[in-house]
Amino acid sequence: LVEFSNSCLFPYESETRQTKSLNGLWSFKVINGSSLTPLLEESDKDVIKMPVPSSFNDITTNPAVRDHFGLVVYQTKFFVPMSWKDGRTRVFIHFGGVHYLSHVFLNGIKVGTNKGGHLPFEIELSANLKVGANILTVNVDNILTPDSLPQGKTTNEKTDWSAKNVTTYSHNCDYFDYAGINRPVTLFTTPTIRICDVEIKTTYKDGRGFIQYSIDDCEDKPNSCEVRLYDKNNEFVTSESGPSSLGTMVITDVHLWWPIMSKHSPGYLYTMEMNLFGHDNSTVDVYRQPVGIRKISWNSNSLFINNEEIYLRGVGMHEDSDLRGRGFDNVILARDMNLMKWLGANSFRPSHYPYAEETLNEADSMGILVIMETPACSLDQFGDKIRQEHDRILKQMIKQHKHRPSVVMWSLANEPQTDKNNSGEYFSHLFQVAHSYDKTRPVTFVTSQGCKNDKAVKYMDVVCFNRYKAWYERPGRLEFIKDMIKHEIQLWHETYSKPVILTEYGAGSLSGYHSLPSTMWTEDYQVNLHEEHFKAFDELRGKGLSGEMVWNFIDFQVPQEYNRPGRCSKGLFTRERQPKAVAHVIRNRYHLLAEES
Ligand code: GCB
Repeated sequence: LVEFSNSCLFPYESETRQTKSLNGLWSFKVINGSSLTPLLEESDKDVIKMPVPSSFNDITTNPAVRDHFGLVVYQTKFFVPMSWKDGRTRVFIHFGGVHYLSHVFLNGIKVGTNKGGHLPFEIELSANLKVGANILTVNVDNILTPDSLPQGKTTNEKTDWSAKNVTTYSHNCDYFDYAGINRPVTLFTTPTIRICDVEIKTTYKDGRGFIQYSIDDCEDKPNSCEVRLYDKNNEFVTSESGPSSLGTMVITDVHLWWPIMSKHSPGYLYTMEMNLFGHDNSTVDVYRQPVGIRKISWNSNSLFINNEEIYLRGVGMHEDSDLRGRGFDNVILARDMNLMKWLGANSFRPSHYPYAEETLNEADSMGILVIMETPACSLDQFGDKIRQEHDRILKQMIKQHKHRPSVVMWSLANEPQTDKNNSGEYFSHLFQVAHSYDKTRPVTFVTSQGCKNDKAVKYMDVVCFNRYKAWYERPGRLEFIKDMIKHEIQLWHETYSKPVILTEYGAGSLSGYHSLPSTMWTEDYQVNLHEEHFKAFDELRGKGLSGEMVWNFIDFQVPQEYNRPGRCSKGLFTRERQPKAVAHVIRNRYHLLAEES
């Protein structure tokens, strides 16, 4: 089992761990300049209230807040119980995701930094925590650069109409780059000796399941553990103990984890209860981790879950909703998961970055398959600096989400410029990095290049490509769709002898806009365009085509531009999560496909 730092356990409570949410209304200030603020003066007239979790952009009425790039400061005050200062309790803070670069201060003292907006991080606060009020201050910088993931750039332009240079900031993604403390913030305690990480690998053979585990206590001299396994009904199944934190549990009559709407009951999760013992053999820490047992495999034609062929009926998504921006919200999560069920979808791609842990926990327990993607969107250069950053984030993402049964595949990037010469070497390197940490899942990236000019797909396990027939390519020409898309899917499959997934296709539609015969931007055209694609999919399903994924689940926010009315309106649902006509068409299809499978 491989070790690297920077991943963290979900902050579940247990008999040895307490949690305290810091979500709520925090103080907030936009900073002009680059100096960090260890403590925010509450009396400062520019301090306003800001909800956490939420992106800050759409909360105020001020365009300078919405469009701000640079530093902002968040601050909150909290108390901890006296018992948390007993000298035997350690206190940590878990951030689900802060976009992009964060500097964290407790009572004016720097306690940590984190780079990257889409993976959780934790910081120990014990040494600087006070009895009485504690002040937590988080400086967040949302500027993306050519060496960050995703990439962005700032340009300074001399003009003949202004004495000052005109600064323009842009990023490489077409979605609005919502920023701030986007995901929940939680304090949690652990005993002095604690379970700090766990690695799990599962497999099965002849009806028996195997869970291989490695429990890390972040100590030089490992403590012993007892691991107990409970089934879905909380009945004891088996246990394993010993002087070491490494072991394998064997389950007779295993319940496998299966995808939603297959012949089997979906999302079966066991609970692995880890009991860590101190050197005097008393229990010091208890942590419970949900575990699903399943096997993924693939050949030149298809993907398999537990040796049964699987066809992905999916959607590309975004973390995006009114006012919250990219901010996590349980209401949106619950609604989205209900819509996924209503559609009959069995998969989604968290495009174009890893989503909140809470969302992925739902995917694990519902049996929804996930193509987990790094935040590398539209990479346009492949130098050493960006490669190092890509390596770092990829490793962190795999380490963080590797135990999830829902994760069916790793995607290294979305639509990089892999027609460039050095892109092949770049992606073959990343492919090897990914497989050096996880050999159990296929690795891919999503290309927008054509089969003839792409230089990197050949190194991948699965071909994933995005194509907008009768939209970007031959707009308005519905009659060509079937032949065009069929030809292209076949070309990829025949060229590389690998399973092919169409990870994006679709058309924009303005909800409520109709025409007969249909024209672009109407709901009717969106329906027709999808139906034309189905004709090709139905001829190729199981013959190289392993999945179809609609772009996008919802209409989502984009930067201001003249060719889109505030939204990328390719959603099956509006941003308010209500169906457009095409949603019913996809629902009919996905339910039929599910029945046939
Ligand atoms: C794409 C991108 C996606 C965009 C989409 C579009 O190819 O992968 O991020 O939103 O096209 O609608 O243009």
